[in-house]
Amino acid sequence: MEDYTFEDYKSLVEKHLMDFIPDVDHKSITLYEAMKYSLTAGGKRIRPVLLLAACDFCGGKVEDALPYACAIEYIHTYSLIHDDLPCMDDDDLRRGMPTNHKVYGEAMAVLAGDGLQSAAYEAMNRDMILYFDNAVALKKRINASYEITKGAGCRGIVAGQVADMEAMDRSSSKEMLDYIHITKTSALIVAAVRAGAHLGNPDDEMLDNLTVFAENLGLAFQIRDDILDVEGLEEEMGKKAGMDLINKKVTYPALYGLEESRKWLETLTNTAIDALGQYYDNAEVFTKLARQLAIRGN
Ligand code: GRG
Repeated sequence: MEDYTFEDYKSLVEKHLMDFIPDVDHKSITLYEAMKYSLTAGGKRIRPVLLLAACDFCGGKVEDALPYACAIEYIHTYSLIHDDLPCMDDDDLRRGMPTNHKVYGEAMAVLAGDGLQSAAYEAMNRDMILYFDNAVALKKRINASYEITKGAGCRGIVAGQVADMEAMDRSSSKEMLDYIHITKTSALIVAAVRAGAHLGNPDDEMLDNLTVFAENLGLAFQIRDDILDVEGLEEEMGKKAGMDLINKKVTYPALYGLEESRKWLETLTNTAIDALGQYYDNAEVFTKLARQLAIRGN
C-alpha cells in the first residue's frame, strides 16, 4: 500500500483529469471547452480520491484505477452542470465560478453534461478492452464499472434528483428525506469506494466494512451540505447559500433543526470511522477525511 495522503491522491487526479476526455473534432471545440470549463473549475475531488484510496487500501495499483477515478468525477461534474440548469435548481454560481449555462448557454450546458457522462463510460470501456485476454483483471474492471454505472443511474443520483424535485413543497417524511440523501449523495460515494475496492483484492469483510463507511460518510456529507446551505459563507462555498429554503427543499435542518442535524452528522461520522476501526493506521486516509468533511466550509 502506498503511503499517500488525501492531497497526494488529489494531485494524481488533477494531473490526469483531462487524459480520458476523448479528442474532439475542431468543429466541436465549444463542446470540449464547455466540458473542460466545469471539470477544471475546482472541486474537492472527494469521489475520485475515495476511489483511488479504496483501490490502494485493497492492494490494487493506484495507476490502474485512474480511468475509473476520472470517470466518476466526469459523472459527478455532469450532474452538477445539469442540477444548476434553470429547469432544475437554477443556480448562477458553482465551484466559485459562473455556472456552465451562464457561460455557454442552456443548450450547450445540457450537451456538456451529456458529453461528460459518455466520456466516463468511454474511459471505462476503453480500459476494459485492454484486459480482454485477462479474465481476472477484466472482472475487477467490470465490477468497478458496474458500481459506478449503478450509482450514476436510476437507482442512484438520477433517482435522487427526481425525489429531490418532487419532494419540494410537500410535507415530507423522514423516510423520504433518507431516500433523497441515500440516492442523491450517498450512492455515488458508495460507488466510488466499492469501485476502488473491486480494483484491488478485497475480501468480503473488507468490502462490507468499506461499504458501511461509505454509506455513513455519504449521509454525513449531505447533512453537512444542508447545514452549510443554512449557515455557510458564499465566498467559502463557491455557490449561493440559502438556496434550499428558496427552493423549498426537503433537508435535514428543515425537518429537524440545526441542533439535531449537527448531532446526527457527528453520529454518522463516528459510525463511518468505527467501520474501519480494525484497520488502524491503514485506514487513516479515510478516517481523517471523514473528520475533515464533518467540519468542511465548502
Ligand atoms: C442527475 C442532474 C442529476 C443530478 C443528480 C448530484 C445531484 C443529483 C445534484 C447536484 C446537487 C447536489 C446538492 C447534490 C448532492 C451531492 C452534493 C453535495 C454534491 C456536491 O458535491 P461536492 O461538494 O462538490 O463534492 P465539488 O464541487 O467539491 O465537487
